[in-house]
Amino acid sequence: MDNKDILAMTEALGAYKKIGTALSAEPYGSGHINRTYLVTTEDKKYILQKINTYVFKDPQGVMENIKGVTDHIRRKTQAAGLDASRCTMNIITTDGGKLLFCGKDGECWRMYDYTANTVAIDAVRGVEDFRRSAEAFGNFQKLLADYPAHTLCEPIKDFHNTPVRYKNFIKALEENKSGRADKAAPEIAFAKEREAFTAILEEANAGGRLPLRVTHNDTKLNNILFDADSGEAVCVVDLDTVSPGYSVTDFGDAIRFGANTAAEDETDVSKVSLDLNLFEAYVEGFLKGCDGRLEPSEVALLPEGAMMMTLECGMRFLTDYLDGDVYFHTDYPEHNLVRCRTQFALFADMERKKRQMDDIVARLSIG
Ligand code: GN1
Ligand code: MG
Repeated sequence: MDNKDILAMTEALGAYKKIGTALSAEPYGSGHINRTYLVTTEDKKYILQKINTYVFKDPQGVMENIKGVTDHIRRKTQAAGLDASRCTMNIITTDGGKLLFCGKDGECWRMYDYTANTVAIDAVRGVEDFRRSAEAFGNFQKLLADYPAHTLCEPIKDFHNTPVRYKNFIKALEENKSGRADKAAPEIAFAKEREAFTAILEEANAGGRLPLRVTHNDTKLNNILFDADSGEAVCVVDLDTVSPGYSVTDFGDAIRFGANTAAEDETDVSKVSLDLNLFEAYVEGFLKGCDGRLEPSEVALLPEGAMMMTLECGMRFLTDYLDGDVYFHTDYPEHNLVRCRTQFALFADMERKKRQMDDIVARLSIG
């Protein structure tokens, strides 16, 4: 953290005097978008986040979405007679009762309770972790199945509209703001060859085979908190992108991130592949969590959802590389290109394993 960050954070903490004196505030987590800090007071811990307003143009709208969704999840969990204290995120309002604090420099901040005795993980420790995370995201679908979707704002327009993402990639290529297009020639060719594929979910939606639902839209494994002792999935976090979307993209983004045998930014692409055992565990957990809420036509499209999210995410990293790294936080100049390569390598492996993915889904959806 540089001095400017520390000053801004101190100003933000001043809006939350009710939590008491902050003894420390440390950078926390591994998100690519917002800046997250763990704040410790004498008796509790809190999560303080600076919202990336380049990405989220309407932070107030984002917070209203999160308030609505978390209240709904808490109510439904309570009504089911379950322990609701750790089932979702709990917003701490400012001393003035606001969902957000916006500082002098225009930066916006928010605070949550820290969910004690939990961990977020960037890679599965075993199949069971993955099955549990799948069930938690499936359950998230189930809990929000009766949420009035029209009351949600769309935090990022066309977030998982892959044909629009493809157009943005072509625009970035034509503009080549970073001057780095030459360095990404194989990746550019890879994306262009798959243009037709980008439309298949939108076509399924238009054809009535893929309904719009309330979805999370960023179902990375590290957006689940696990109990540090029991290993149970406790709570779904990072709700910034909740909006109407497709169940299969929630499923798919989780596969993209968690069922890859390598990290999202592995530099050795030969380590990248789709782990079919993890894929199978996720299908099983997700269907269990959704508890019959999905149509058969949606279930059949789960493999396409996984492929779409992988291709789309690779295209997004490539677009940002061409734009000069303005969207995702990067740790070194080629970081976005490295991330794009892992996604495209994973997509290519999914193309090879498509039949096996279909067989697994067909087998588990009957059972
Ligand atoms: C971002 O914030 P984080 O790291 O959970 C991104 C996702 C990408 C992901 C790639 C708002 O998620 O869409 O899939 O990085 N979030 C946003 O790792 O763009
Ligand atoms: Mg996150």
